[in-house]
Amino acid sequence: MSELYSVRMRAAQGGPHENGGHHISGAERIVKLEEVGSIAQSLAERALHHSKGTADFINITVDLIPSNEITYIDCLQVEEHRANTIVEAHELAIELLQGPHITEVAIQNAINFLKGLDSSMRGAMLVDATTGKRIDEGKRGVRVSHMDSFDSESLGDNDHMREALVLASKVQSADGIVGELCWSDDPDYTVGYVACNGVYHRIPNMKELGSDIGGRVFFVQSDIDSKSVIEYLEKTPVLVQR
Ligand code: WAQ
Ligand code: MG
Repeated sequence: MSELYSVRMRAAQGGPHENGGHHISGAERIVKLEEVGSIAQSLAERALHHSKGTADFINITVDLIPSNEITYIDCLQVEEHRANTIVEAHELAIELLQGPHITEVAIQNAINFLKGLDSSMRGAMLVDATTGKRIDEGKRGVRVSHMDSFDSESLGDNDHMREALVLASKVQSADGIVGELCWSDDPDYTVGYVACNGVYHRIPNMKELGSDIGGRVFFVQSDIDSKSVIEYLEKTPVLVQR
């Protein structure tokens, strides 16, 4: 099999992220050598035509992944739900997530943490699934990276959903993570999801149309070694298969 490369893009407005630039877009793929050029180009195009604004800083990083370092995981099952209002959507999210591993308090806190953000974070919050306390440090959050789908195109032409399903599948495959709550920071995208027990539950109307604040919460068991979970989420190359 030919070698695989990780291709990652991050884009901001007002300078690089590390100098205080406002995050516009980020995306990544794992592709064969001969696809690296065209994928890098399409990621750059995306950063330049984004509903959050035009990027003035785009960073594209490419690196080789030795094929013996790749972990293969299964894709989550997808279930579609209905909700007519934000209140209904959040009630449904609570109903779907709560169970033996996640308390109602933890979910309610997570929703309040996301609703309380005054700007979007780059990564996800970690919340204790029992106590509902936030356990990650700093403002950046945990940034899941180095993942793609084995047959990306077959996951459909909705970029938001395809990328979210890949990310959520990696997140749920981590030892000690028992659920996820997400809605987008793209002003025109109000569909969100919760993931737990092997299922990706798509829920409409998770946030106000026009809001550029979104986020993610990963629910973790109290006794996890958060360092190794974060290492897996940020660094281990994962390909999702169906
Ligand atoms: N790792 C951790 N957190 C991330 C990452 C990442 N790689 N990328 C984004 N986030 C966080 C960050 O706080 C963003 O503000 C927030 O999630 C939303 O990111 O099936 O598009 O990329 O149609 O705007 C859900 C799809 C789409 C529902 C979610 O998220 C469907 C989406 P966005
Ligand atoms: Mg976004």
